[in-house]
Formats: sequence, C-alpha cells, structure tokens
Amino acid sequence: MKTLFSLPALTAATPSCTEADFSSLTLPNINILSVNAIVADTYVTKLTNTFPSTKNASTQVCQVSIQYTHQGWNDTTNTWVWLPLKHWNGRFVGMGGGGWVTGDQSSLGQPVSQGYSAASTDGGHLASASTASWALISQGNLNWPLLHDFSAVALDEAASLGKLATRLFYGKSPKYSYWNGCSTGGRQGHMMAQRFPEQYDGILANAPAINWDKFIPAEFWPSLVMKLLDSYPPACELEAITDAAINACDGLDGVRDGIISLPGRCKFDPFTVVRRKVRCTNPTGTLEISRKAAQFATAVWAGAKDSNGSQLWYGLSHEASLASLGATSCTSLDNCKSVPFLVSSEWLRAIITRNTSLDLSSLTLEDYSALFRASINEFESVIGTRDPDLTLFRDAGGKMLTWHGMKDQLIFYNGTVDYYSRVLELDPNAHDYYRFFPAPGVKHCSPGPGWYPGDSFQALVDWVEKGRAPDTLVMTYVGGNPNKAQSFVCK
Ligand SMILES: *[C@@H]1O[C@H](CO)[C@@H](O)[C@H](O)[C@H]1NC(C)=O
Ligand SMILES: *[C@@H]1O[C@H](CO)[C@@H](O)[C@H](O)[C@H]1NC(C)=O
Ligand SMILES: *[C@@H]1O[C@H](CO)[C@@H](O)[C@H](O)[C@H]1NC(C)=O
Ligand SMILES: *[C@@H]1O[C@H](CO)[C@@H](O)[C@H](O)[C@H]1NC(C)=O
Ligand SMILES: *[C@@H]1O[C@H](CO)[C@@H](O)[C@H](O)[C@H]1NC(C)=O
Ligand SMILES: [Ca+2]
Repeated sequence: MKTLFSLPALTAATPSCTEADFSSLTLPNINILSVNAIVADTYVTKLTNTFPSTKNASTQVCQVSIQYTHQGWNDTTNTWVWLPLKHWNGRFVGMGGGGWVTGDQSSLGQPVSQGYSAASTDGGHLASASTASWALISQGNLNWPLLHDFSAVALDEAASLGKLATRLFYGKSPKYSYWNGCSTGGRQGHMMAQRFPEQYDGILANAPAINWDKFIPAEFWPSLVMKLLDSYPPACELEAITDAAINACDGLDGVRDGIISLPGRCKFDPFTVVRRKVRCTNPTGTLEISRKAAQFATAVWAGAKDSNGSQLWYGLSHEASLASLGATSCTSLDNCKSVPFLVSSEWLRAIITRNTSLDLSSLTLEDYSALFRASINEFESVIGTRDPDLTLFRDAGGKMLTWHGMKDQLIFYNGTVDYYSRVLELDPNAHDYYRFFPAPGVKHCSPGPGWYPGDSFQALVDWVEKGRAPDTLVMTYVGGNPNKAQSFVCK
C-alpha cells in the first residue's frame, strides 16, 4: 500500500536489536522522545481469542519501545513494536485495545509467537489511568489532543511506526499488514478503514464499539430506567427473566439449543412471568419476579428513548444478560442500588459534562436526553466511527471482517447491523470487501453457548492473500444433526 512519506535508507544488514537500528524511526508530525530496543524471551501473556490457538512456547523478540510527543499537544505516547528474531512470517499486525484502553504490549506475545511483527499503542494514556485523570486538563476543560489520540491519531501512527520498524529491522517492508481487535479494538479497526484506508490490507474488527457517541450514553439507559422506576432488581431476578425469554424464543429458529438465532421472531412478554418464584444465591433467598422488573426488561429490550419518546438507540437482545448494564449491588434481596457501567458513566462525567462529581443517580429523563444530544453533537466526528463510506478502503484493496455476538451484553448487536446496512445502502457490492457475521449465542468478545468464530483471523488472512472470501460464518438450522455444520445454511 502507498506510503505518504519517504522511507529512510536501510542501514542494518543483520539486525542486532539496538537503538542504532532504529535511529531513523520517526514520522513527519511527531517528536521522538526515546527509542529502546532489547532482546527478550516472551510468552503469550494475554490470549486474543480470535487468533488460532497456539502453543505457549517462548519466543525471542526484539522489543522496541517508542515514546513520542506531538509538539504543542503536551502528550506522551508509548508505542510498542515487537519483532520476532527468527521465523518472521513477512506480515505485520496492529493489535487493538478494550474499553478506555487504546492498547497494551501484553497483547503482542501471541502474534509474535506466530511469526508476526506486531504493534500496539497506549494512545497517550496509561491503561490503568482513570478516564478523568487524562481526559480533563482541568475541571471543566477537556484534553482534546488526548481524546483524538485515543480515538484515531495514535492508531494511524502506530501502524506507520510499526511498519517502519519492521522494515528497519528485517530490511524489507511487511508483505501484508493486518488489524486485529474486538470491542474498542473493533471500533479502532473501523476507524482505520474509514479514516486511514491505506494502512491495513486486512482488518478483523469484532463486536465493534462503533456508533460510540450514541451507544455509550445508551449503555447508561438501564441505570436511568431503574431510577425512573425506583426499582433496583438483584441480578438473579433479571437472569430469571432472560432465562424465561430464551426458553420462550429458543425453538422459533427450529432447534432447541439454548440460543435465539432468529431474534426478530421473539415477542416474549416478561409480564407473563411476574410473580414467578426465583431462588437466589447472592444474596441468598427467594423472591418473586416483580412487575417493575418486567417493566425494566421491556424498557431495556426496547432501547433508549428521549423525553418525548423518540428512539435514541437500540436495546439489548433478549438472549443478552440484563444484569450487566443493569448491574446492582445488594445488601439483601430487597435492598440494592444501581452500579452503572464504568465506560458509560465516565463518558457522561469526564467527557460530556466535564464534571467528575456529577451525580448520575439524580439525572432526570430530560437531563439524559440533553446529554445524549450533546454526545452526538460534539463527538460524532471525533469518535463516532460510523461513517459508512468505505470506498477509499475498497479502492486501496482492503478487506474487513466483523462478527458480533448476538448475546452481547455490553454493545448493542443491532448497532452493528445498522452500520452494515448503511454501508450496503451506499455500496450494494460492499460485501466484496466488508463482511459482517452475526454470531448467535456469543457474548461480548467471549464465548457463550453459541458457535464461537475463533478462526476468524485466519479467515481474514485467507481472504486477503488467497482471495478466498469467507461466507460460511452465519448459520441457520435446516434440519438433521444440529452438531454438524452441514445442517446449517447461510441466511
Ligand atoms: C504462557 O507461559 C508463561 C510462562 O510459563 C506464563 O506466565 C503464561 O501465563 C502462559 N500464558 C498462557 C496464556 O497460558
Ligand atoms: C503537560 O502535561 C503534564 C502532565 O502530563 C502537566 O503536568 C503539565 O502541567 C502540562 N504542561 C502544560 C504546559 O500544559
Ligand atoms: C434488532 O433488529 C431486528 C431487525 O430489525 C428487530 O427485529 C429487533 O427487534 C431489534 N432488536 C432490538 C433489541 O432492537
Ligand atoms: C423531541 O421531538 C422533536 C420532534 O420529533 C425532536 O426534534 C427533538 O429533538 C426532541 N427533543 C428532545 C429533547 O428529545
Ligand atoms: C457537578 O455536579 C455536581 C453534582 O451533580 C453539581 O453539584 C455541580 O454543580 C456540578 N458542577 C458544575 C461545574 O457544573
Ligand atoms: Ca435456538
């Protein structure tokens, strides 16, 4: 793919992994603060579950740690590039983050063990830092440069630096470059395709946190509904409602396997299980499903609405746990309080209102509607990551693969369906370069009772390098043995 700056001359004939090998490592818009290079034996410390499973042998790698700043931004970004000393497979991979974490070097052990050179970046803030500690310059004032680093800028630079370090070390550029991420990593992959379409040949971007400006405030909706109902159901009560919904709708797809594969057919009414007895273990006791818990489930499945009733975002699928975004902490079964999801509450506090002491439990529906509107108005172009125009990515020859678990309890599955349909509306042939696979019974970036698309990274590599487009990840039961792939067809 095209490079936007001129490449420095190669110096090291046999790489030694010293700072000198990387003395020409820089980009036009950054100031390098330091480059460290050491040889280390590495292990797979964190499994990225979309890579094919791998044996955990030690791999000798050249670990390059780059620290840089953007002059005038007063930021410090750490970017890590790991280069296997032996058996480099000629490919480069950028590894994504999760939640507020842009990326971390712990994710690099697995790709280097398989021969990839790999990079990740902290995007200018430490993985362990609270959002307010980096996102606010002072109370009331946002650190815009760091927000841009997190959402897009540092990702583009990590790709450029990673490929450049690869070239300096091995004496040639990677033949293919890939992205691998889920959740925030899935959003980052989409950001690359939308804004930096020439960086990656292949992008695996699962359960993507795209539509960020809308779905992050929508994740607060369950907490708001509890407050509006003045009812804080313990997890066991919500889980009983989810179990009843799955039980009612499971068979509608033709096979009773504990998975709702055709969610559009599920019209479960939670009021039918009101007063049903539930045995709870944490806290211990027995309760009856309340009308308010049924109202809660109805509102969370329906999705966030504003103060005059307009739909703001999608709800959770029936098979997704209600007790995750609707988490409570309880001292007894009838004494619980809401525990809002941190990524969402930090977004509302640190970013939208820039008020770290904002009392979220006192928000009215009108307040919430206004915050939702501000989120879209100020941040869609910054981090929304929902531009459906992928034509530059197409023209650069890129391929993107996305799956999203239909049992996802944190990122509303229908938001990805929404994005994919908008891409197809703009370019009816988009499936030539971007394919989306619903994964029934799969949770947020992690296995569930459904079939887990664990080989999806290899499927992407085959698509890019062999032109073999994957089209068998979506499956619907057609009869026969439900444990056999032949019993399912694409829908
Ligand atoms: C791989 O092995 C290392 C060293 O024995 C160990 O620390 C690490 O937890 C292992 N990783 C996995 C994913 O099992
Ligand atoms: C630059 O950032 C550091 C914290 O990273 C802060 O202590 C310092 O005050 C900032 N300087 C300016 C000029 O904003
Ligand atoms: C998701 O979209 C499908 C198809 O449009 C619809 O049938 C379903 O009700 C939606 N689910 C949620 C939770 O919004
Ligand atoms: C209320 O509805 C109007 C008209 O549909 C819409 O334009 C407006 O954004 C909504 N206002 C709020 C606060 O939700
Ligand atoms: C921040 O939120 C708190 C609690 O909701 C409120 O009392 C305070 O006035 C807010 N601060 C600002 C600057 O708006
Ligand atoms: Ca089923």
